[in-house]
Amino acid sequence: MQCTVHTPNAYLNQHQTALLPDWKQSVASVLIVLQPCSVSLFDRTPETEVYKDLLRQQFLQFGESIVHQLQRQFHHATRFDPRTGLPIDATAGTLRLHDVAVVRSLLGYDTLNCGGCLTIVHPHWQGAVYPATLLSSAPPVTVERVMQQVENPVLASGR
Ligand code: B12
Repeated sequence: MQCTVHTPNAYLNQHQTALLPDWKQSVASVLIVLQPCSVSLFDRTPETEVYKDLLRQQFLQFGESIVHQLQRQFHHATRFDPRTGLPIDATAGTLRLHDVAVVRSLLGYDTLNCGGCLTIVHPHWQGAVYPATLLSSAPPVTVERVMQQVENPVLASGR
């Protein structure tokens, strides 16, 4: 899994209300979670759909722990459903988050139009990558720390 934390770009700042109408604080962090996939996602096959569901569940589980920790620290935080682009831990607005556009604009990765859908071309995994996004009003350093604690519970326990 490749996790990177970024500050929001102009598009996300300008469209925050359309994405997250109830948030009283500004988005300060964008956590991008890229998971390698065992098959390329440039095509749609019964196998790709099985992997997409598995990787979606893995993101939802990983992201849930991060969201709960950030909310306990009185920050806004939400996962975005990779299947729909709608927020899971916040009220949806009028705009769906386009994960590929997030990865392209914040990580600068190339994209490829496959069957009318823009897909990421990862520098190492090519099309075998499953993207997902989590937004928070917490500063990037806080999101990084919480993410590391979730990734490595030993860190959290201080043992
Ligand atoms: C709708 C959709 C489709 C539609 C096509 C819609 C389209 N024209 O993009 C259909 C059903 C055709 C489709 C097909 C496929 N899809 Co598709 N699709 C999506 C979905 C749900 C939304 C994409 C979207 O929002 N497009 C918006 C485009 C159409 O709008 P636009 O006007 O061009 O650009 C606007 C947006 O970018 C918007 N925007 C919104 N948020 C943001 C954020 C930022 C930072 C910026 C700058 C802009 C921005 O601003 C722009 C201007 O208004 C995403 C999931 C997601 N949450 O991203 C998956 C997704 C992109 N699809 C995916 C895949 C893999 C496919 C397939 C190629 C294969 C498959 N196994 O499913 C197939 C095609 C197969 C084939 N060969 O026929 C994957 C890509 C994974 C990867 N490695 O990149 C995604 C991420 C789903 C997933 N999580 O697996 N898809």
